[in-house]
Amino acid sequence: MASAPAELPPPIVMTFAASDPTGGAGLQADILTLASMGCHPLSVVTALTIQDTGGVEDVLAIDADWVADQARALLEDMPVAAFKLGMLGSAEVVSVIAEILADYPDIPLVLDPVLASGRGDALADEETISAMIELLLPQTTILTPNSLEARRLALDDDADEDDPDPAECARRLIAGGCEFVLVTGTHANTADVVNTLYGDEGVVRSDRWERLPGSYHGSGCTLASAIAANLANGLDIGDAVRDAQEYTWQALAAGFRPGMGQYIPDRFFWARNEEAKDDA
Ligand code: PXL
Repeated sequence: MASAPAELPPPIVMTFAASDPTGGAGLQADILTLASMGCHPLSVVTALTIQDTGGVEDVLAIDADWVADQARALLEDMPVAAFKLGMLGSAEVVSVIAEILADYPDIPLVLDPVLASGRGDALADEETISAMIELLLPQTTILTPNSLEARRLALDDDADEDDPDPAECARRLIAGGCEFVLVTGTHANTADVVNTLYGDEGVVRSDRWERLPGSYHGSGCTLASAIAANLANGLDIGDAVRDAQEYTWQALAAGFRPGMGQYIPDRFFWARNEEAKDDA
């Protein structure tokens, strides 16, 4: 017989992202991370990709009305504790998502600005990037760019001559309307990876992590989803960011290479560790 339902249901997090059939990044990464961190994921598909662990072959954006209808149906049925946005596919999709989110101003929003894959495949065109800056940034609780994405978004035009450092990029992005910016240091040429959280008064916290040797697919999606899960679980922003980095580092350290390309983070490293301990 089925057991009675748990008294407290898990917090629900809605992610808008593109399908990555490898399970490394995108929607599948978000679902794995949110579930692993004790949340129930609602998954709104914004685009489909054809890819393997070596690279993205093609992208099909989903019709904006279909994206909106997926989200509205869920939002009329279930209470959502946090939103997470990843690859959005088109400026039209950005626009309908912005309209929906405007109806939920009190729910934390984590925006992972997916501009390109870690392997360099472009995943957002200029129009989509401009729409993200104009329509989504003002509704964002925390933006999670790497240093290259932070620069691209802060300039809003790749041809701009200016070369702002990460702190200046964060300042401009916060002036653009988001509350916090977590600039990740994976692309910096430093021995350790340093991730820095900025708010409207400057640096909130900075965390240093041993740089892992592999090339990972889906690390940014994992980090952003883990922050969303922690916010949905009621952590304040500093603790949410700190704990999400710890979780992501462990998932990467336990990563595996299932094919011929990149490593994939193991979002359920803790379950496998428990099994190993039980067997010992
Ligand atoms: O890691 C960023 C990312 C997000 N979403 C999808 C992707 C990728 C990288 O390849 O394919 C669908």
